Amino acid sequence: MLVLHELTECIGSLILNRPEKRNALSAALVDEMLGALADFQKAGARVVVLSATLAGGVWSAGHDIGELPRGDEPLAYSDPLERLLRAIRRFPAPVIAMVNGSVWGGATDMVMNCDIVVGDENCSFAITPSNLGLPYNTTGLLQFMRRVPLNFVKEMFFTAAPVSAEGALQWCILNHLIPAVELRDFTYDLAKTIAGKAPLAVSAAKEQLRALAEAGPITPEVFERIQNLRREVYSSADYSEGIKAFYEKRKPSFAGK
Ligand code: YXS
Repeated sequence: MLVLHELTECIGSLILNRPEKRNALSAALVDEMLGALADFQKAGARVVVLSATLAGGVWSAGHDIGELPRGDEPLAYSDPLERLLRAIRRFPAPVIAMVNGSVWGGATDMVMNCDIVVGDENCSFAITPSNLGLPYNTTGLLQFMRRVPLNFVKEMFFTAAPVSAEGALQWCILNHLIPAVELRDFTYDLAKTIAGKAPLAVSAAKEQLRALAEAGPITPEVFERIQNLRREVYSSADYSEGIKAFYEKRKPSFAGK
């Protein structure tokens, strides 16, 4: 079981449970998350709390690096992680991320796609394509731009450095920063409050806000240019070097080509 899930009093609990691989988001784990969300939807869950079984203080190490395509379109529309992000955005009830560890790469994108984020002093958030020589995708960049001021988004993508719990509160990644001992009670009290509201009104508000937030059009020329920029990066030798260095547990040496 790569994911644990249960429903109590209309509150769904979804727990990442692959600690031996730092909850890396493999296709198999994503499939189990999608199955759990479908179960919750069928059972009429009014709110979902997403959490993780920690190992080494890690909440999730992001996309499973072993499953990233080499020299091909990474984070494509059909990629398991992208399917999961869409499922969270479109889930007909609020999803609250409860974060008490370090979050890396695509898992930070996943947290940013949750509706509300509650963290404790142990949480941190890093987006890491520049560690691997990877071009991020447009949907992901837009999601970050909708949640965090642009200068902070740039610092996150240019440095790949973890943003601390305090920084995450200041940069609006977190809704609330709560002491570790109170995190669970605070989060589930928040979930209970939401579960007690009119579910149709809450669900409609979530979908209206999603549709309006995602409404920004880009011209075909801009789209083509972005795709070309991404193609130049993911077909670079640096991308292969980034992944190879991770598995050889060494610092990558990027040649800029
Ligand atoms: O060697 P074993 O078999 O024990 O496995 C090790 C790691 O290989 C594995 N693991 C992962 N496997 C696949 N994908 C991952 N993302 C991943 N992360 C870890 O888990 C086992 C324990 O890892 P280890 O020994 O490194 O644990 P640690 O506690 O010393 O260090 C924890 C981390 C998270 C600091 C370290 O594992 C790490 O730096 N992981 C990679 C974080 C990362 O770069 N994530 C981004 C993935 S790519 C992505 O999400 C986007 C596409 S993007 O790049 O654009 O952000």
